[in-house]
Amino acid sequence: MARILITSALPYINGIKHLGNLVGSQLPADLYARYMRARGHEVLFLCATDEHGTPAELAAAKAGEPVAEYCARMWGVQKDLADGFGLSFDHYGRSSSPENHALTQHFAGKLFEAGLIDEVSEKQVYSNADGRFLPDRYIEGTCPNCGYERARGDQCENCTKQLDPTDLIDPRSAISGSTDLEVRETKHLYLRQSQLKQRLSEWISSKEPTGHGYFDDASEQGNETPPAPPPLPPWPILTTSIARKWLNDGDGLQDRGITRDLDWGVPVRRGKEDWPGMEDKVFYVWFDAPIEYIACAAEWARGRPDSEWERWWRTDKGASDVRYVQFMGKDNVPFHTLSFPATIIGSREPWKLVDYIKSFNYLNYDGGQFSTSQGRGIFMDAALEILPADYWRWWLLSHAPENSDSEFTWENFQASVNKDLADVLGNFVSRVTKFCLSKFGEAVPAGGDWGAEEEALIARLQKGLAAYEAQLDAMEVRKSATELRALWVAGNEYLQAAAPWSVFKEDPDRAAAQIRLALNLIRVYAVLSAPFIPDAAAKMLAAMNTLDTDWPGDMRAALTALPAGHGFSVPDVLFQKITDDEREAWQTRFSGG
Ligand code: B3M
Ligand code: ZN
Repeated sequence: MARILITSALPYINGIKHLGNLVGSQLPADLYARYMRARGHEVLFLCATDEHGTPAELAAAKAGEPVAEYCARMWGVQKDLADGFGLSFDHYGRSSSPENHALTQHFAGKLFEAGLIDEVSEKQVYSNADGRFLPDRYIEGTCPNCGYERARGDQCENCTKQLDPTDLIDPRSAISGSTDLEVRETKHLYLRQSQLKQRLSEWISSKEPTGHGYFDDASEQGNETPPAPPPLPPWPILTTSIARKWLNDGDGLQDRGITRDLDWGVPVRRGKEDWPGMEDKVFYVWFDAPIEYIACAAEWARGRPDSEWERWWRTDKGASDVRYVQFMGKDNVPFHTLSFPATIIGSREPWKLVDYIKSFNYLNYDGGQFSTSQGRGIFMDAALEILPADYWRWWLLSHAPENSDSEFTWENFQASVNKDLADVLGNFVSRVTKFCLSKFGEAVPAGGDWGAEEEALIARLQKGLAAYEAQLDAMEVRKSATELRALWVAGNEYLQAAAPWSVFKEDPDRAAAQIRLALNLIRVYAVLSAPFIPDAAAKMLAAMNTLDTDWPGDMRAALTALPAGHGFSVPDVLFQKITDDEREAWQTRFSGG
């Protein structure tokens, strides 16, 4: 049994996420976590809210709440929505946790000892109108790299370039809009990431298609049962190209300020000691947020021995045979390929480095972008108000923006739900169970033998299963969905050709053998589909009256798990079709403005 550590990018605390955020990290991470658990591996799947920095302070101010209260409340809101979408985190933490305070300060201490932190007297933008410094998102202006006019002080959303507030052209305060700004001197800490350029470059090389390091350690390919998952493929081009771009342009690895003039955050200390001159400052949110990946494991193990979480994170305490996979949107890639690894490597301590970074492009909404400020697009709360999670999970995962940006349209969503979920999967389940009930009763029927048609189906399913597994192992999200749908289609085509409803009149035993196979196939579909549509899968298993969720190895064996005489029940309709009226009403409701 392998151990798989999975993290999804940590959603900012400031407000409810839209479906584009969901499909760019948490949802595909959940797919992978569910799949790896189903294959018998030990999984630790972590996520947390990212609570510090200017986004949190600005949102709290807007909500008229103290920032600590705002964050506590929004953590609850986001946690409930994650549960609603079936995101199976082992722990949903908070970057404001005591564990993260301690670990962030610990890392700063280690980096300081390693000579990688400089105290720099630097120029910061001060707003006379607001009476304060304006770090990061407190300031907006034009991107010096691409000309985008609403770039923030920390990063340009348009071209993903990491920025410093003083880089912006025509800067203005995001609090008051004031342009009465001046530059003042203040002392800050800088992480000397540039010192680590060589190390990081070699590490990224090892993950590229031509690299030699992308196979897991041989130790991981032992002969455990179940066998370890196949070796990881090279990293997605999207990940390595962004990493390379920032490495080679040089400016992705410029020494970076890791402290800020804010009240809310992790106070600047080195280990447990005060840091002279840094009393009123906190660490920069992008310094402490990735450390929460580690702290989150410590939160998960709260009240238990440290060894429980350290075996996932410390290579000197067992984590060298952990496979660690991160999921994130493309705008987060520079921080995960360069900044966070710089923190880990620079600490000179044996922390686990990520083995695979799965990154995503953007999901657009009906001809434009999702927009939080304009309320354009579908947000997680509204999505669950109108349809169950599985409908969204299926569409989002089967249209994940992997190789390019993708687009949500209501027409496509309606077609995909009605066809894939209702017509193909739902209809199979309903036809088979209802037919059996009417002709044989509510138990798997006895009699008859499998013939050539059944043998052909089994061969097709066995091959399809291998293809499905290969795509899931490679984290090819869309292709996995395609292979799963192909398995559903194979069952439908068999049923259509076998036509037990006609066969029954002449040869009821033969029809019984067909239906026995089809009922068993419902159980197999439930197991295979659960990573995508867990609620429907649970309903299918409940209807089949079984707790047997074993991943099928040998299809023939799997298709005899429910023996003749095994009772079942006809489930309620698994998926309701979306009507044209509903589609039009939702289209209007979510158009924004
Ligand atoms: N909160 C950015 C985002 O949600 C950020 C990710 C942190 S991962 C350590 O896009
Ligand atoms: Zn830009």
